[in-house]
Amino acid sequence: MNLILLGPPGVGKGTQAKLLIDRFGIPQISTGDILRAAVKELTPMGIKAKGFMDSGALVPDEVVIGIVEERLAQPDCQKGFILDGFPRTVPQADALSLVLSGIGKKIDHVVSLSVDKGELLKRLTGRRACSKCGAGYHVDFAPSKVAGICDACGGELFQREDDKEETILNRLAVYEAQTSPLISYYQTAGLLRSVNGLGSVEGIQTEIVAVLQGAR
Ligand code: B4P
Repeated sequence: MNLILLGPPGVGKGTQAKLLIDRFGIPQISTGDILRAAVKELTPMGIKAKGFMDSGALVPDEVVIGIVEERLAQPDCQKGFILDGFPRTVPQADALSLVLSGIGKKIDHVVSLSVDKGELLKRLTGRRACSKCGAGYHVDFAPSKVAGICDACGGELFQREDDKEETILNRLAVYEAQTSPLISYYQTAGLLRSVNGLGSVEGIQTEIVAVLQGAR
């Protein structure tokens, strides 16, 4: 199964993708995670990407398309994959279908998650990320995590530069202008299924699985 999770920043794409990995035994390809790892390792790509990411802008298409093309060629992606945070522009979506058709593959499902802007702001400003393993915690669910350490690896928690309120507002504006046209793009292709992203993580997962299994 080749799946795209679509939706604004903070809607829960990364959270849901991590649960789908175990359920379907296919890997998550998160361009955000790959870019953050490159920034941390100070690779030439990371150095180039950092300024765009910290300001809430998108990293140039050619950089991100290259990342995904390389990742899709790896052995663990041959039985399927979950794209999380890619594509984010129409040129990225066009490039993806070209890359996939070149290797005899196609996208099977596009799940579009949505919640209101107030909820997105609340989720992202309340997120604390681990400086070591990248795990995320929300201060509403884990108040001790405002200035704490990661349960998974003991790393220090911090607020991502792009999770500060004014940067989030910019990320949401970028989403509206550059990413939201993908909703009609995939609707026209007959691939889009919408799921409400408001509610418990488990409830939303159940809904996504029902959509993927054709139960709704
Ligand atoms: P991403 O890492 O993709 O950032 P994101 O959109 O915020 O998604 P994320 O996965 O982190 O959040 P989630 O919705 O799961 O991108 C970061 C930056 O990288 C971009 O701004 C851009 O610069 C660059 N980039 C990445 N891909 C690119 C591309 N294709 N092209 C160009 N540039 C690219 O969750 C957010 C929060 O909500 C969490 O705190 C979580 O705990 C909480 N949450 C999740 N589900 C919830 C629920 N049901 N209820 C309550 N809270 C919930």
